[in-house]
Amino acid sequence: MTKTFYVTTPIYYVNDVPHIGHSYTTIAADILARFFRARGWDVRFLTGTDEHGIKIVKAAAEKGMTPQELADQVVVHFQSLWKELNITNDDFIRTSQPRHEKRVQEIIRQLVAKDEIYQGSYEGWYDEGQEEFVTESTARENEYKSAINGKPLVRYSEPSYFFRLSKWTPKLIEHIEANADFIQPAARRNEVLSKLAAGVEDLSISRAKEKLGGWGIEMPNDPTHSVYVWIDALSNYYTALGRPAIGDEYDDAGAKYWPATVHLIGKDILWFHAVYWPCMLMALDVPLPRTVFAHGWWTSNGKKMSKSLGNFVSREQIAEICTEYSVDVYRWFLMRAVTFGGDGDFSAQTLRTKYNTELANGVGNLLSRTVNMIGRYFEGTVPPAGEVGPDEQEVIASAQRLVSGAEQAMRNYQFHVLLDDVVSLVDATNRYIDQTAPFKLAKDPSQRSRLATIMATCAQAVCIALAQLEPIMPTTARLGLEQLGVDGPAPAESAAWGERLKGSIVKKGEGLFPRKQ
Ligand code: ME8
Repeated sequence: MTKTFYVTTPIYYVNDVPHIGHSYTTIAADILARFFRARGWDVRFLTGTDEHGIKIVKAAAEKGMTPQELADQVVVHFQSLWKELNITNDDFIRTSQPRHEKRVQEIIRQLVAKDEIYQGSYEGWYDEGQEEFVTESTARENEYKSAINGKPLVRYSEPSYFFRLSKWTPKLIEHIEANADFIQPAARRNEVLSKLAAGVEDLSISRAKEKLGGWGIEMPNDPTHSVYVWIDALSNYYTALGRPAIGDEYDDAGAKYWPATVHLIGKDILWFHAVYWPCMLMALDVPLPRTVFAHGWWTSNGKKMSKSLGNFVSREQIAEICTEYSVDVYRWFLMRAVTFGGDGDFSAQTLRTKYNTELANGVGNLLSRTVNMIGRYFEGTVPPAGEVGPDEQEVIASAQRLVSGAEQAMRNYQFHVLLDDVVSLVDATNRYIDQTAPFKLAKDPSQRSRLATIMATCAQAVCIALAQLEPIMPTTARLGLEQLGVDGPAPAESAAWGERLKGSIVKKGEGLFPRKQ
């Protein structure tokens, strides 16, 4: 049976244009989607935009627009950036779409029918930036200011509908404890567990409709209330599959992809995904996603990126990097600079250094040396390998480690492990060329078979490296594979080392990664 793989990104707010953080999660999701698609899995990749809520209402008012007009304007920036960055999402959900709104209402209807929702009144400190109530103690600790953006908290008191979150937390704790994969990385899982142990209150899930100027999804049981943003937003992962069924043309269209394989998110929104979302699903009697993976935070030259400091790597800067280097180099760098799950710092200097070391002098140089030598010594046709010996062992072992570990690395969302293995293989092969000195052997006709083995080894090694880089650097890896004479998918592994590209006709081409000064 074909394996399914359903990967999602957060749906991004449309109160502002995209930046590096948004592109990070989306690129990571795209790499996973490409990787598993290439292995024949049935992949579904979803991204989209979160369009309701007070933030959007305010941002629109400041611009003299309606929230819908603002959303329609900003969504284009996300969609066009994803196109530029070669993102292969299968669907793009907007929470203002009727297919979503109607299903959120159905979800609420079901929860009301199960007595999972009740009416109460809420009073508390509210962080308008984060759209969440803050507990008294947290508010006090932060001097009644937002811990995120420093703006004063607002005192809110209003009738509200509540979801019985606290009822479900014991079951959630059991689930987290029994499923080590559910919250990743492990450190984040521990954070969630200790916060849960401190106790959780029921969740306010509605706001007075008038406060939102009518923008939002109406509570089906009370037209004076709108659905609070997190319930609306989180549901997108499910509604985009046409679930629950409501009798329209989207019904169950992607039902086979549920439960999701992984929700990729930033660590800022882990609590919502690791607590609110699974409790809601349990209350609805819907299976839980396999994994919620929270990646770390990008800083800029050591400082937190923030609007007030004006140091976000903006959409314009992303475009500049893509022009100076390439889209693929940008995609690669985001995965290369940081261990996925940890925080990272974005610096133009590091990008340059890593680019020159690993791409220009690394895989780029290896490819051009290989293609040139095969051109010169074997008239451009990859020769069959002779007997392999001790000299080849390190290259072969590195190649095997990369190939056999790739799927595991990607199943564990460890892009850096895959990239480390690519670097090891490339370095081992460049060293191998230096040690075996084919340029000397070429002068000695008695060494013809040895020379053939070396060329076949180099061609196979660089082919393997490029094939593994393809989900990360789709355009460039393909260009490289074409230089090796590989036009379709990279040929499968064959039992004997050095056979993989036998007879392939190499084509000398442009350097993949010209050195940067
Ligand atoms: O939170 N470093 O939307 P959002 C890394 N609509 N990633 C970053 C980042 C940074 N400095 N800044 C942002 C929302 N991100 C909600 C989500 S989901 C049901 C609703 C990324 O536009 C990261 O993925 O504020 C983070 O989780 C997301 O942008 C937040 O995007």
